[in-house]
Amino acid sequence: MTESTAQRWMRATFRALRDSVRFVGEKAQSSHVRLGVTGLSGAGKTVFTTALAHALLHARHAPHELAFLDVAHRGHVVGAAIEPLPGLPPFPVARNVDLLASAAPAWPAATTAPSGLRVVLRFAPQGPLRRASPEAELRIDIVDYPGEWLVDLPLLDQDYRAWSAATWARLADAGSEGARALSRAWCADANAVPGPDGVDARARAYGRLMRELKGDRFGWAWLTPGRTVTWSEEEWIGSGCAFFPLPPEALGPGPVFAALGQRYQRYVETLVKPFYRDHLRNLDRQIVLVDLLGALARGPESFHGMREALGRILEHFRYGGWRLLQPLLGRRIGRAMVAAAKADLVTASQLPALRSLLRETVDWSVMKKLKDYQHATEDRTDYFIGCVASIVSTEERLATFGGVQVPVLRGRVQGAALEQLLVPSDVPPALPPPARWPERGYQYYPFAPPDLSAFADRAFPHLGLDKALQFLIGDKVA
Ligand SMILES: Nc1nc2c(ncn2[C@@H]2O[C@H](COP(=O)(O)OP(=O)(O)O)[C@@H](O)[C@H]2O)c(=O)[nH]1
Ligand SMILES: [Mg+2]
Repeated sequence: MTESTAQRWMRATFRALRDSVRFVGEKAQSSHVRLGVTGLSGAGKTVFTTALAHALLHARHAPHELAFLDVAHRGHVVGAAIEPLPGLPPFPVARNVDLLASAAPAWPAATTAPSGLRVVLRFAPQGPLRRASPEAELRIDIVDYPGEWLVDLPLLDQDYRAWSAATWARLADAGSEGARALSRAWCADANAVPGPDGVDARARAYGRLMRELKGDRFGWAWLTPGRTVTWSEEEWIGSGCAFFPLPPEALGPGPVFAALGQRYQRYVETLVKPFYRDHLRNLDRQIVLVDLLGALARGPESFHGMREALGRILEHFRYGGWRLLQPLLGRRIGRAMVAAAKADLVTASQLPALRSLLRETVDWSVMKKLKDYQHATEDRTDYFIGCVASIVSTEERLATFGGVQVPVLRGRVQGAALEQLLVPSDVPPALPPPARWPERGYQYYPFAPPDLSAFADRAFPHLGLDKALQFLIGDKVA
């Protein structure tokens, strides 16, 4: 009997179905997430990336340490490996882990150049595609970079004139007294408008000013251009794009204005744009780490500066999840977590206040943006806000003061020889206006890493790293 048309159709349909299941199966076998670890300098990106890679590498052996990461907790992780990312120096996971788990544990050094890693996580899929592939793989790509470079993103939509005017105004009106003294002296210098021969000398002085303003001393989140802080003076001058702001009255036609405009343009075209295009524009998922406690401890200028900087930076990320024309339109971030980092610097009783402060601090910018996109893109970006300690460096204890028991932290402050019991400030649950800032400020202690020698082959003690991972990649490893 010859095959009827109906039978031929059925066979063809079956073949097509089987092929598409196989295709989906293959896709499920190997998926890929570009995870953006975003944060200003010192927010905790390098420590987070190290802790994440280390936890996933050892997830198979100690599943209970990642209790909220379903794939690990249920014992479905088959294995994990670290690979380099094409075109970038490898992120030094092993070196950082060795340093942390050594007899003299120390935090990894500040990041001065970008590096990349790919965590290849092999797991047993449990979803409807299990039969299509007994083992699947998720590749998680992370690029680590100096946070200082992020503050350059607003340069993308400014020209030299606009940048110069805004930067000059900020320098003339710097927040704290110490910063003001330095920046006003720089603005008042006789060479504020140099002759063509004096441009490099003035650029050197600007680089020095930026480095002086940086860091814990004044806590400026706004130091542009970012390379002034991560490059040496010679690299800065040798780059051919060393520019600086001119006083507003000098922003007119003239050889120095023209030369600085050209240098600015070169800086944006050859450094800021490629960094943005290659490492920030095509993310699938994102965690924004915010060092709220550090900013509180540094004072109101630092806190509000950080808030403003974050808002301006986050405008440059593209939210909106997966879309049909993705190959044409480019990727968009489908899940974003905003996390208060270093949550181990306060006692557990303070975590609700920390979360609430985080919501007030960054929500207005991030949420607004995500919400705008969410409405425009039919709720394609999921959003989560929480507290994370990539590595818990303290132990919580109860101490009795005047007959009252209070939670305190035990740990070794960086630079100290011995452990101490310390009481950090209560976290304000709402944004304190500068005028109502407590007179003595907020006190949080920079703890050194604890003895991690027992954790060389298991996840470091953490707070919420597994929850963050479940939110960021949980659906990809189900
Ligand atoms: N206690 C504690 N300190 C942290 C943690 N993560 C980062 N730090 C501190 O913050 C500093 C900056 O972290 P790092 O990851 O280098 O920040 P990055 O500039 O964003 O890469 C470290 O040197 C530590 O002092 C954490 O989870 N707990
Ligand atoms: Mg870093």
